[in-house]
Amino acid sequence: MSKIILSIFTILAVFTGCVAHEPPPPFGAVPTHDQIEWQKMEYYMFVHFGPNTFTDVEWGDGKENPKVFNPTRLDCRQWAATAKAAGMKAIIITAKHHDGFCLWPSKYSSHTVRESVWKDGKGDVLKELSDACREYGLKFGVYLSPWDQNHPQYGSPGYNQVFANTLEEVLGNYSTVFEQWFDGANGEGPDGKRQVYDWNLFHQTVFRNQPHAIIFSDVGPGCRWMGNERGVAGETNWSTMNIEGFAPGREAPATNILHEGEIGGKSWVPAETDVSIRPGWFYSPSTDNQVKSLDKLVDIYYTSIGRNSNLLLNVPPDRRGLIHPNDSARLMEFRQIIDGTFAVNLAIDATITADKTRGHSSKYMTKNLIDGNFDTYWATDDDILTAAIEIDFGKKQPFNRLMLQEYIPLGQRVKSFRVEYWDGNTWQMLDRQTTVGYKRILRFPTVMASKLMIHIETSLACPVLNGIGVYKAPEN
Ligand code: OTN
Repeated sequence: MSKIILSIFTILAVFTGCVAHEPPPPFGAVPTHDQIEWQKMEYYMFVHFGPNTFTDVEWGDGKENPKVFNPTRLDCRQWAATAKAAGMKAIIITAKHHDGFCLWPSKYSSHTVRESVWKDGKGDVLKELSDACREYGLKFGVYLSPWDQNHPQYGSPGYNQVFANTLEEVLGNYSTVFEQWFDGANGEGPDGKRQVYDWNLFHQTVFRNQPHAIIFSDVGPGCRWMGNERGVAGETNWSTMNIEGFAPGREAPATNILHEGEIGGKSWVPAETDVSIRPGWFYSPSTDNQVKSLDKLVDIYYTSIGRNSNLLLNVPPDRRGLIHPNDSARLMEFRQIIDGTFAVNLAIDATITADKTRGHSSKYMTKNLIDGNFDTYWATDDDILTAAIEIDFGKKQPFNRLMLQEYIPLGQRVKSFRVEYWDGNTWQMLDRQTTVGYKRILRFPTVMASKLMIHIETSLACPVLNGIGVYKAPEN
């Protein structure tokens, strides 16, 4: 009798699609929780500020008089208000650049704000900025250059502990730090001092003080430099990479590896695209009218956030200690055009179907692609590496943007895909691309069509997507 009952329940379960189908197992290297939350931030402000702001150079030499540092109206709340209004999620500041000047009264240096004339040497930029970020609901991050042209111990083994001590001060005394940024730039000349860095000590110091911080460097381990300062991440961009045996700077992997990541890489080290809104990283009065154009910033949006990378956009405060109105105005124009482009997801009201769905289970249906829930997704069965997803608008519809997202907690899988549109009689090729990752956005001339088809052509494991978006950006 019990066998009959069990058979009936099994038939009912399969019939109603209630068979619990196991989620896809994670594939390859996967992000930590902190790296997932970091990736969702997408867009935040870099602030290069220090003696170079007043001396009009990009790299100070550590011999500058600390008294040159004298912002007349420093207002970190204005920086934070600007970043917030621009749609940014955080601010990362150059707490100590290559000149060794510390924006806080460090006990381990005599080249600090304490030796400056700002606030009679009693000021602390990190205190003011961390407080402002807290007030405006922004995350706070710090850049410390290991290269230090001022400190007398630089170039000796003892310097590593000095640098670790400065990390301890910055990471232990102000606020939660979401990202610790290690610049790999190093201008040590053949006749100059050369420092052998103790990266294990530096990382231990970071994680002891800020266990959830994402460490940026050429080789992460939290996120990586993507190989240029032009704002252009790799069109192919794997968040996986092999970092064992490499170090930031001279010992970093080749630029093309930084740029595209490595398929099947053993570590999850996603790309961060750092670029300045001006020609230089620090403010210069000569560049007040050289703020990047709106079109250029929009291009950078698609070649960074649109290519599975975060965007760290540098906005250098001027000699007053304020963000210049030209920069602020451009940031607001930038936010307005991006918000306008992605305000309406045309896929929401469309009929979305896939030729394959994992276990035919409602847990993995295509409705998950437009439910706005990061943790629901469409997937195929484990042995299915290709699939086609059709978006049927029901009527001809103009569109010129397509956004795809992989559910990165289970790894990065899609290796190539193509997109077609229905011209009323046949399918026409629209685009063919490679990786997707956390987010891939395609930009193309406006198409008028009733249907769109995404063919996942090659995947390293069963594809798992958690987001799809179709948009019509205003013609510029
Ligand atoms: O002159 N540079 O040091 C330089 C020129 C062009 C592009 C980058 C650099 S330095 C480079 O900066 C990166 C962040 O933008 C990373 O920190 C790299 O480690 C560093 O080498």
